[in-house]
Amino acid sequence: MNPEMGETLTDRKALVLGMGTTGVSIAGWLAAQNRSAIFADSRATPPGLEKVRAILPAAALSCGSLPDRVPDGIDEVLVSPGLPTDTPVLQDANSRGIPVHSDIDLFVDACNARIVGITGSNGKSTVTSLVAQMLQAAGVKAVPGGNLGVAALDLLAEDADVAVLELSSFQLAHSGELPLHAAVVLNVSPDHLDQHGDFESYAAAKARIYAKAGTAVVNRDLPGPAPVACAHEVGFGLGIPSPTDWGVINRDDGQWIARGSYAVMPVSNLQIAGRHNLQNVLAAFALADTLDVPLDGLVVGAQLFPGLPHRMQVVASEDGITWIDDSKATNEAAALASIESVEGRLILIAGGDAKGGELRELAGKLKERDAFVIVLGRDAQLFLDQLTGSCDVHAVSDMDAAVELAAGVAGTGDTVLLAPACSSLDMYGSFAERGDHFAAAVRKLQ
Ligand code: UMA
Ligand code: ADP
Repeated sequence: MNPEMGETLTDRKALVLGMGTTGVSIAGWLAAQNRSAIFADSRATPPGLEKVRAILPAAALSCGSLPDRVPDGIDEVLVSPGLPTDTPVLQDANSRGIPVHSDIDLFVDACNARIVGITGSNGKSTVTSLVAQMLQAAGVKAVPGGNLGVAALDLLAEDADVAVLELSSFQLAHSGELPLHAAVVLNVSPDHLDQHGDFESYAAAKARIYAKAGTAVVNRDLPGPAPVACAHEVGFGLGIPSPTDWGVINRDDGQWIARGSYAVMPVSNLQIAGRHNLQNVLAAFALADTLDVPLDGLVVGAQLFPGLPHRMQVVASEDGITWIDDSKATNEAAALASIESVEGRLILIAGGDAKGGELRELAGKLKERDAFVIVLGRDAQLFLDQLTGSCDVHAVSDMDAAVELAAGVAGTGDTVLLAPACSSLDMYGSFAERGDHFAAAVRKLQ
């Protein structure tokens, strides 16, 4: 990525694809280096348009379509994660040997801090936030970012000791081999198949995170991708750990999180609940522990972590009915994990854009449960087709109707769970908006 001998940074002209959060962060990075660039976005009014214009007033900005080929005079293409790898202009760059880099490539090149990378189909945001909180509690200046929301390049201004990066499959697919201090693939289950084409390409994109990692943290409970040529491997899982792994041991006083045979903290001291969150905590310990910080501090950080909004958050508990917002369950595996965390009769609100998912496992799981399912959104019919015969399933037009129907059928001891197994984008601007709408509809009942 370094400029070739004799060339100055200012001589290199970049084509930046995308003017969203990432494009804006790339604009800032280019401006700091006095680099010239042109920007393109297929959207008519990309959300970062005005910011890019303000940061780089001289840059040519093109909206509404992307060029099919890289314009002459461009030395490097910088790509936002939302664009598929088979976008024609990227294929053109590849065929002509023009380097294509992600914002993550630029970040790892420019960052002096140690970098922890976290990917997986589910649990990324939780583990990213948790690792940062645990390290902070242990006295380390750690900053979380990446897919979590703050673009990686914007973390450069923080001058941190450790950058904790959530990395999506899209970011990894566009990135080279990343020299991360430690990396994890938390789990891999079908998601984003509409963009990656098939499960194999999606899983391969995730596995790229290990390519140059100092320590590969691996999930012993799942048949995940094997780390490649990695210096060091540490495992985590819900079983009894091997001497260097993280796991769970049973003692007379209950279950404890353990590193090898060393009991680190009681599971009951965690605020976040569910089997999947215990896996997340174990992964976070395994990652944070690679930074050689006091374990006591990490324990304090883990105990204080309240979880993130829209992930298994109890929004109301009235008349013996518990209402839970897990709007971030945007794929089937996430919804299954949250369903497994709930005991007793379940009223599930699901649906939205299934992103090419098939929902077969969900049907199997709900068949075993006392469940009443309310579906909405673009793929409501898919849910009806898959779930009819497995459980009681009803389609409604919107969230207010879903909550009303749930209130009508729920009784003492029941849980109403919003775990859509789908993206929200067919009906909402984000999963957060969907969760907020759910909570507001529940409040209206009181
Ligand atoms: N898009 C176009 N045309 C373009 C460029 C983008 O149609 O020319 C579309 C994309 O298909 C996408 C949307 O616009 O649907 C946003 O794309 P983008 O690459 O500009 O995205 P950013 O605004 O830069 O935000 C991205 C991440 N979004 C995606 O990867 C879709 C953000 O993660 C991330 O916080 C941000 O970079 C900073 O790193 C969000 C997300 O939804 C939370 N991520 C997906 C997920 O978690 O499931 C992967
Ligand atoms: P991501 O950033 O990967 O989407 P989050 O931490 O935001 O992950 O969690 C999203 C949802 O995924 C949660 O609401 C929960 O339903 C589910 N989930 C979280 N952690 C796990 C895990 N380790 N395994 C399976 N599902 C999980």
